[in-house]
Amino acid sequence: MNDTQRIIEKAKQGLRISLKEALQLVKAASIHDLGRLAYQIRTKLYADQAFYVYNQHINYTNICQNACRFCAYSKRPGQDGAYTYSIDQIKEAIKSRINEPIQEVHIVGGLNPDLPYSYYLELLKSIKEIRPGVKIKAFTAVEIAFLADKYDLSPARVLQELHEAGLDALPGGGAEVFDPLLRQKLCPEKISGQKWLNIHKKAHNLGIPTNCTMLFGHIETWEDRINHLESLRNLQDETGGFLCFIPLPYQPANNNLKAEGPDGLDFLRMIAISRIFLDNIPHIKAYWVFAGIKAAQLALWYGADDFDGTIVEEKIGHAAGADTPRGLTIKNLCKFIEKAGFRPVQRDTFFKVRA
Ligand code: V47
Ligand code: SF4
Repeated sequence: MNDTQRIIEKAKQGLRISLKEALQLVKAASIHDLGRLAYQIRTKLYADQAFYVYNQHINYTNICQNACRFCAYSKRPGQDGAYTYSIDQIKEAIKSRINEPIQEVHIVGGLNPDLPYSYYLELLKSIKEIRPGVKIKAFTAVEIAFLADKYDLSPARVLQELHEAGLDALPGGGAEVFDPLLRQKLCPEKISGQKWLNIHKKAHNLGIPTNCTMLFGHIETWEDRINHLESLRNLQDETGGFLCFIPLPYQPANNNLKAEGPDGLDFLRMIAISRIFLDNIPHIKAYWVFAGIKAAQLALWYGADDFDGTIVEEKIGHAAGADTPRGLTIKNLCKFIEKAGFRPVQRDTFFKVRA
């Protein structure tokens, strides 16, 4: 038995593999061996189920004081195409879909220096007034840190106040790649990886579960990727607060980073190693909006168990060239999962299955 086969056997037995072993595995194993192992792990956990959520995305502003090089979405105040939704516009967007059984509202936006703190609280409260049963997954750790800095509050206090106003969970955005040198090149103004992790830790300690992500397929190496996964796995050992990991394939259009984005095999390898290495994070999401529907269907065979949701209407990936639909009907979403050979199971933000 060679080294790679020994690592495969170890993971198959449910034993944790090290950073070094993960690197060896992802570089040396064939896509078939890697995929088979990841598939066995996801199937042991969830059989033929593939989860999805009936959700609505709201990107409340694209005005941002940062200028991450990979971002095609953000605008400077006053720049052509800059927008901010008023609370009334957001209420209208929620009301316009009141007849649909939406379970989750996903809210993220830029770091807009002109929005008062009360805007964020009001936004959450108004959505809960209109749809009391909905779960709100809102504001990345980057937005939480921005509010804490701007209003001279601790991140824990911001999280607590937003929680009281209706925040149920944090999305996983803003993690990018944690390596400090890489971050200098990708998003020099963004909070450090350590700060991102600290804010998620605080959220977990307050009983707010969160997701986590990694932006991949640009200028990072496999070493950077596995280091990033290890930081997530370490925090999860401490808190258990992560629900889901989402590897975000870089979308290359309309931004300042000169990189291509991952190809199909790189995407599948990334999904598979995530499932194998992150033995303590329950779910791995194949985010169809960035991956493409066909690659997301395949990812279900390579370790992913979640397909995200109906979305309507995503702006961040589409600004960077994603050529997927802006949303899917439940019927089509379920059709894609079934055609891939899996059983669609509707869940809420906390991955509680709908009866
Ligand atoms: O933080 C920005 C990324 C993220 C590009 O938690 C890009 O369930 C690819 O985090 N190419 C926002 N990615 C999206 C996000 C997310 C999406 C869906 C579900 C969840 C969840 C979270 O998008 C940003 C950034 O990392 N991003 N530009 C780009 N050109
Ligand atoms: Fe701003 Fe987020 Fe875009 Fe960075 S990725 S420029 S923080 S909106």
